[in-house]
Amino acid sequence: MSDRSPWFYLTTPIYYVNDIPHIGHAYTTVAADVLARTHRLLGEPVFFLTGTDEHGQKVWQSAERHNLPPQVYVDRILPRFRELWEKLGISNDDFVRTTQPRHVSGVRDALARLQEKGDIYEGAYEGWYCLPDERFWTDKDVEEGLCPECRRPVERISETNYFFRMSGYQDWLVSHYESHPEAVRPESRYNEVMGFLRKPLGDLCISRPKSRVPWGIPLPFAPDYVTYVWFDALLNYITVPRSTGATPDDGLARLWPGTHIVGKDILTTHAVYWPILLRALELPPPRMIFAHGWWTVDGQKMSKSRGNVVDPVGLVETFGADATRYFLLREGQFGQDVDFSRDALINRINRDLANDLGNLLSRVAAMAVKFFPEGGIPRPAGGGRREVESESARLLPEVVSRTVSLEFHRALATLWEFVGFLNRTVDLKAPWVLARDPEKAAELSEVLYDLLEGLRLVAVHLTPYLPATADRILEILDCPGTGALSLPVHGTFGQADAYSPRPGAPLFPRRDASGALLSDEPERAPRKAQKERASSSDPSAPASLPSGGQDGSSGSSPAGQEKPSPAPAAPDAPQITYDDFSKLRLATGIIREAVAVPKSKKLLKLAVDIGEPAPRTVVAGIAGSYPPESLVGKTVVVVTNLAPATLMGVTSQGMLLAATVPDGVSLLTPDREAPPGAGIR
Ligand code: ME8
Repeated sequence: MSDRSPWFYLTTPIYYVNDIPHIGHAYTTVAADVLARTHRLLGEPVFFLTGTDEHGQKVWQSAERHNLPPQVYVDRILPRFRELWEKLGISNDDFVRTTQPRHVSGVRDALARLQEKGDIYEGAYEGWYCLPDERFWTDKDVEEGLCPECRRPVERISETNYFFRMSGYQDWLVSHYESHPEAVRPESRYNEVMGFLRKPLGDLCISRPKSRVPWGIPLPFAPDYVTYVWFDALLNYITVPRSTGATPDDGLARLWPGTHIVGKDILTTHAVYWPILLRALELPPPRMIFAHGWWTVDGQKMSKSRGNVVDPVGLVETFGADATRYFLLREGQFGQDVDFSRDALINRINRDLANDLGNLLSRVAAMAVKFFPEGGIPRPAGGGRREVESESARLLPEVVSRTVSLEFHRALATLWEFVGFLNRTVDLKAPWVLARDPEKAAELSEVLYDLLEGLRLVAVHLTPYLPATADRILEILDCPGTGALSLPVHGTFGQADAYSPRPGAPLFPRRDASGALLSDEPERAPRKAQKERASSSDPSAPASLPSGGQDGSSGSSPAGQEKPSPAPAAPDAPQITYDDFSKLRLATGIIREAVAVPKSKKLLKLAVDIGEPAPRTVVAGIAGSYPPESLVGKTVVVVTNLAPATLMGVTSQGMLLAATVPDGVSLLTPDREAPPGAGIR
């Protein structure tokens, strides 16, 4: 069999149905979903499999505790998994249950083949057994009566069983991994597996007497025994492909070898037992096994006894599927352990999703509609490479390459770097200022096209991560939906001929600290929002924020540019780091001259001395609060490193800080004499 099938065959673990799903199950499955969707977007044929592990002692004991026959019990738990995957938008192509006839017959075939080959023998077993892991251990593995894997107590067991000759394949596996270090990832897990393989491998007990564990697939050659649950479960990765072809061999040849995403708890079974089992069946080893880290909760292990198990259904119902998917993959590095906290989730929603992405889309779409009510903002003809285009070419291929190598958090950080760039472009190009000058109509159209096209590219690259959000962005942009997308066709700048966006409700409503929707969110108070927007020169400014820009984190209202009327500071302004803050340069300045800007009711043109050889020109929207002559000699606070912006034909080289007060603005001023240019910290 060729080990280069064109198919990208991807699997998650099949989860035990002895309990309902939790956030760890959601994590692995969402990660696999993002990878599967990305490969589809790249135009590859993808087969994405998940499912449930329904046999074995653990499931049987849970059924006993519920007084139900095991099949009835698993049938009752199963919908909880299926519903969760549906809610989370998981795009699996098949769903395997180990109780399905296709799987049972595949397992029995494999057992019969191995027995015929002489790879299975009957033997007596005496040793330690870990019930929760359903694994046998030898005396040298067990210290202080605890399972070396999960640290729970083991029990002594003595019985006749069937064994798989694993030890004979150890040298082959070591040399396979030596020549394929990429086959187990991340590197730390590869090293772990190589360390494990330095010790001699024992043979694997692959049966349980029916008298002790009655729930499993009977051995074809020994009907009083059932198959060990791990041996049964691992085979799902090939019993399903076998069921997809005209013959089992056709199906297998089409899809195998596969790529497995698992948690670090089941690394050995996947990276040691499984390739050996495949080798014995004369099949190639998996292409790659990626073992990710563990979710803890507020620094603690998740467990029922601690009562801290995070319910993914609750998260999706409260915060939505896309916010949950984003948080799971953005919060930590895939491969390392990650800690869950509700505060961190709410912060991510407010900062990254509502503020950075949601506001950007609302602002750009609102401006496009206001300045081009007829729509049809065309792709600019010719011209040099524009900034949005070159920035998209720099950042977006990296989003894809990081995703394909399972560096999800870095892929998202890079995509958000592009979102941040688009936000800065809105502020710098100030389309609402261009809109006032008929001579700038062409520039306005170009700026808006670039921003809309940038947003389309954000949606395309967001598709694997936040599929519903990507669809909504494309709907607002009036572009074809995600179903029709392909990265090679739609993933580069300049694909759309023209834009006629249709603004919709905000993508992600903001949350208060408890996770509840904020009551002043625009869609909850549409009339207020519309009124405030109507009074704004920047039609896109978010209604609940001060005029400074994206986040409104300051209680002072920047007065250097003509912006919306005063609004209260956002109560849930996102946190910024000291690094963010330290980018800001503030200094005292003394106003030397002040005159009205012709034809403007709000703007004053000021000459402000900030200790430089010549005063700076600052245009401030404070005419309603200060007659020009009252300002001369006044000491004010100036943002000195703001990129220049042209307002009503005058270029402003800074911005004054002012508090919003009921009847206008009140300039900030030091409370004792300060020389011009004094730094502010
Ligand atoms: O082991 N953090 O099933 P299982 C991150 N049936 N991921 C977690 C997690 C956590 N706290 N808890 C669970 C089995 N997971 C076998 C697999 S495959 C042939 C048979 C995820 O229900 C992670 O992917 O115990 C882990 O490997 C898997 O759930 C274990 O699921």
